[in-house]
Amino acid sequence: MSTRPRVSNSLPPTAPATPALVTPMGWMHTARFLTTAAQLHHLPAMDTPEIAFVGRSNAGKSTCINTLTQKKQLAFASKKPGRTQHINLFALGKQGITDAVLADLPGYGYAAVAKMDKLRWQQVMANYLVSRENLTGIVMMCDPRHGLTELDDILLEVIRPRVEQGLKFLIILTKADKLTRAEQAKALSIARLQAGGGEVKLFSALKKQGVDEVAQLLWDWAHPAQAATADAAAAASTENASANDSEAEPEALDE
Ligand SMILES: Nc1nc2c(ncn2[C@@H]2O[C@H](COP(=O)(O)OP(=O)(O)OP(=O)(O)O)[C@@H](O)[C@H]2O)c(=O)[nH]1
Ligand SMILES: [Mg+2]
Repeated sequence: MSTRPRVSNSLPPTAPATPALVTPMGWMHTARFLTTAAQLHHLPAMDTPEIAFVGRSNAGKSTCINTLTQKKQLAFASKKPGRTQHINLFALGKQGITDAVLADLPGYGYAAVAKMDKLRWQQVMANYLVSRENLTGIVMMCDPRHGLTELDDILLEVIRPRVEQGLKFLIILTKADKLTRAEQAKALSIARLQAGGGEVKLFSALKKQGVDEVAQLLWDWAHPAQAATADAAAAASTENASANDSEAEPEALDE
């Protein structure tokens, strides 16, 4: 019999959030530490949407989570690459009801890690990305000064089949404060090409650039039904506005 803990059993049932009262940023601020695991089978099985932050070591994954959640020390961030060494899960949701999970993953490509540790970790990460059932979206963090590296490309190949099946995917270009506006625009268009039309956003923890946009996107990923309703309402109001516009137009009369 499996001894794997099922966190979903120990939590209250998922209740529909009240969309009118919950803003994506307010939702992000509810983040709290859930658990940490060195190996995949130590992670609790869950049925809430999970969004994983992946990328090279030092790209800014942990800092991004802290910035989005406005909690300076939620995820461990450090100047020294290789700071995050476990899969760390953070729960999101109002009133203690978890409606999504953020996963902070250790970075790859850190030269000082022993070869065996590197291989072991690559295996853990590939298994996580391929087999984590509740994985709903992947945020790939990339320092635009280095661009997408060979290891990023390998990771993209690993997740490609799941993205083709509907897994959400976003590339965040981090540390945008280190680039001029022109460099930002250039980095954005190069990354868009490399992402094959996938979504790419600029982000700076220092300047709080891109924070609202990323929070909104992650909210939409975790609440697809509500996001679709909001989209439909927005489309209907645009349609109404243009119908009203055409009503206001004077009829073209034959002379
Ligand atoms: N200027 C600037 N520095 C940043 C930004 N985001 C992160 N940093 C810095 O980059 C360094 C690495 O950040 P982390 O968040 O620890 O990076 P990580 O991707 O979690 O790294 P690992 O855990 O090793 O995989 C830290 O010194 C951060 O302060 C940013 O937007 N702007
Ligand atoms: Mg980290």
